[in-house]
Formats: sequence, C-alpha cells, structure tokens
Amino acid sequence: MFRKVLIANRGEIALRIIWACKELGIKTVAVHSDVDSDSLHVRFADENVCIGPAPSRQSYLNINNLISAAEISNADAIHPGYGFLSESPEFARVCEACNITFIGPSPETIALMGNKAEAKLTMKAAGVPTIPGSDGPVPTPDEAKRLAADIGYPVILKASAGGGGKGMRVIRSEADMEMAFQTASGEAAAAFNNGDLYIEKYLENPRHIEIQILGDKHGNVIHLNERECSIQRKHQKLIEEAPSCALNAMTRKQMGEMAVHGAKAVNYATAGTIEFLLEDGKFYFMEMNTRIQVEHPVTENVCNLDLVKAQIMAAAGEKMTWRQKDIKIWGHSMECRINAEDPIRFIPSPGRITTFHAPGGPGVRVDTAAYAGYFVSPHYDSLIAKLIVRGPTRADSIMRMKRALESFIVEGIKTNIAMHIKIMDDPDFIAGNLSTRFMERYLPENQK
Ligand code: MV4
Repeated sequence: MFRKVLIANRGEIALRIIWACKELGIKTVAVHSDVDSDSLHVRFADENVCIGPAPSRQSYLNINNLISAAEISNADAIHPGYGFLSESPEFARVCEACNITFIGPSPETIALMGNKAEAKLTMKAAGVPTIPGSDGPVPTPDEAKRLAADIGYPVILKASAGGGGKGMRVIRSEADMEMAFQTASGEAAAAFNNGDLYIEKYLENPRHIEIQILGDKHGNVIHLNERECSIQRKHQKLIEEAPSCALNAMTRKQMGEMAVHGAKAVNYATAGTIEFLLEDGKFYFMEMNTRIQVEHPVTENVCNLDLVKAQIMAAAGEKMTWRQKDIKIWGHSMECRINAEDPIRFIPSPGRITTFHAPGGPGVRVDTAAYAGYFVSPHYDSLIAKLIVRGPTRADSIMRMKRALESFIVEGIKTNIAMHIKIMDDPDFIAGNLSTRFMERYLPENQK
C-alpha cells in the first residue's frame, strides 16, 4: 500500500480523497493555489504545498509544479480527483516517468478513451452496442452527407476530441450539413486543437445512463450497476440517482455485462464509467470516463462500498476481494449538486458564504468543502456541495431529499437549492419521466 498520496485537486473531492486515505492509514499531501490556503483540504491533509497563483492553468493544471510538490514531499502516488488533470494522458505519463503512481488508468488508455471516435470504434469492435454512424472521423461534408443519407436524418456531428457537448451539431436535413460541418469542425479545432468529427444517428429523447466499473491489476473487472444522470443543463449534471427506474433486471444485467466486456477489452484496472444512451429499451455506448466521477456517492450508497478506497487499493496493486455476485443493490440513492449560481440565469455566483448550515439526519450525506466564511472563488467550478440521500425506495429518497434541501442554509451567495426543491415537486420527476431534455422546462423563457 502507498505510504503517502498527493491529491492534485481541491474542494469537496480533495476532502473525499483525504477521508479515504485516512481510513487506509495513508499520509496525505494537499496542494493549493494562492487563494486556497484557507481551504479545508489544506487543513485536513498531513502536509501541504502551494503550487501557484489562482488561475488553474498556473496551479492545479501545472504539471511541473505538481510533480515538484510530489517529489519534495516524497509522495509515492498522486490522486487526480475529477476535472483538472484527471484525464490528461500527459500528466499520467509524467507521473509514470517520475516513478509516482498515477491513481487512474495508463496514459495509453486515457488517450484512447479521450478520443471519442476511437473509443467508440474500440467498443464497437469489442461487441458493445453503438449508435449507427461512421467508423471513425468523417473527412468531408460530402462524405458526411453520403453517410447521413444511409443513417437517416436527424444525425449528429460530434468532435472526436470532444465530449461534454463542444463541437456538437444536430442536423435535420442535408441542406444544413455543409454549414454545420464547418462550424462544428472549427469549434472543435479551436477548443481541442483537433477538428475531426464523427457522425451518428441523433436520438431525440434518450436517457443518460452510466455503468460504474471497477478493475484491478490482476485482470478482475466488475460493474457496480447504473446511475441515472438524465437531469442535466448545458451538459452539467444536476441530479443523479441509482438505480434508474428505466431499467428492468434484464436490461440492467445486459448493460452491466457489456460495460465489463468493454472495460476488459482495454485491460481496464481502476475505477471508471461507461456512459450509455438509452432509448426505447435499447442502449448504446456513448463515452467512457476514466476518472472517479462527481456522482460516485450514489453508487457507494446502494452498493455499500467505498469507491475511492477501492480505487486507491487497486492502484496499489491489491487484488479485489469482491466478485460480481457479491454486488447487490440496496434501496435507492439520489444526489443534488448544489452550485453557487444565479437561480434564473444559471450563471456562477461567486462570493463569500456568510451562513452555512448543512442538513443531516437519517440517510443524509453532504460532501462539501464549504463553511461559513468560505469564499467561493470565481476561478474554479461553482459546485459547493453534493447533497446525497438514501432510502428504501425512490419515493423515500425524494421525500428525504426535499426535507434535506429545505434545511440546507447557504447565505451570502446565490445557489440552486430552490430549483432542486421545485424539481422534487415536479410530477414528471416524481413519476420518473426523465430524459436529457427534462431541464428545458426550467430554462428562462428567452432561452427555451
Ligand atoms: C447524443 C444525443 C443524441 N443522439 N448522441 C451530449 C454530450 C455528449 N457527450 C453526447 N451528447 C449527446 N449525444 C446521439 N447520437 C444527445 C446528447 C445529449 C445529451 C446526452 C447526455 C446527457 C445530456 C445530453 C443533453 C443534450 C444532448
């Protein structure tokens, strides 16, 4: 097992990783930017190192500074958390070269899954269902038109190097292809330094369902069932739950088996997630995330295990003690992401938190690094807390979530707590009628 782990992150996930290390008897090193010296991850880690000024590029994304911090503190592993450098093949490669274990997959696997067109090809070759479309990037608008005629409109163009919606265009007729191709490719080139696009059939009203995977360095891979993540806005998830009410036992088993199959095809040996779109009972591979995700706690709740500890143990080379048959689903769990944002315009609302009271009581977990007096910096993500509940049934989770939201007090900044309360009262939400388009009704009139 590792002696000392450096956490290359901040906020609630840095704390979450510190809790896991403490339970494993591992010493921790926090890193922080100039404006984060009063942060809780700095306070609770055994050691801390300042890695630069506030802008992420100069601190949390600065590979040289992070490696220097690991070397001066003698850390034998780095946990990247999510975001920042968690899916950087370059960072994983430098860690490897410096004899520091990167807690995540190999640089090769990160790079392969980071290219969405190649990831899809790899999964298709392994026999995982994929959405009908091109095999890899499409070179020209004319070729895209030929393929689209075969697939049938509407189609969607996606950036090979993308993910998360950038460089994506839905095309409803051939007349729109030329223009859409140019703008999407230009957007992708500007954002990712790679203008490659691939094409597939556009699904009008799918659900986003993802399977949690866990592998070790001894060839074992299991799945921890699904998370329903359809409640999103601008490709930012807002509410996640496990299990999904859209899956029956058979589909759940098939998705899990396909996810394990895909993960084994790339010799996956850590925690990861395979994202699927589900429509009309059929599921299709969309992307693979090679990191621990924001919403991992709902899986921890229903599967009754500690994913971050499992991820660290796997990275240290330990053999997994669970077999697939040991994984059961207990009850239901739901997470609301509490963001520092304007409730109407959905734009970040940084500033100082004057009052902070987090809810508790039976079945409530709050993952947060915020406190009264904490300054929400405009330099970083606006997520200030994850409110996670569990209960015997989905109805119990909703009831408990509402109760918890109503006793969550955050003053001094704007938050989306009131929006979450509204969603808990939404008849479609209560009935489980979810899709990736659910949040459209909550947009201001001029953005619909
Ligand atoms: C799609 C799709 C419909 N059909 N692909 C959005 C982010 C990117 N990772 C892929 N995305 C989508 N791909 C096909 N063929 C709809 C979306 C999509 C979406 C997916 C998951 C969650 C929220 C979404 C919101 C809008 C669009």
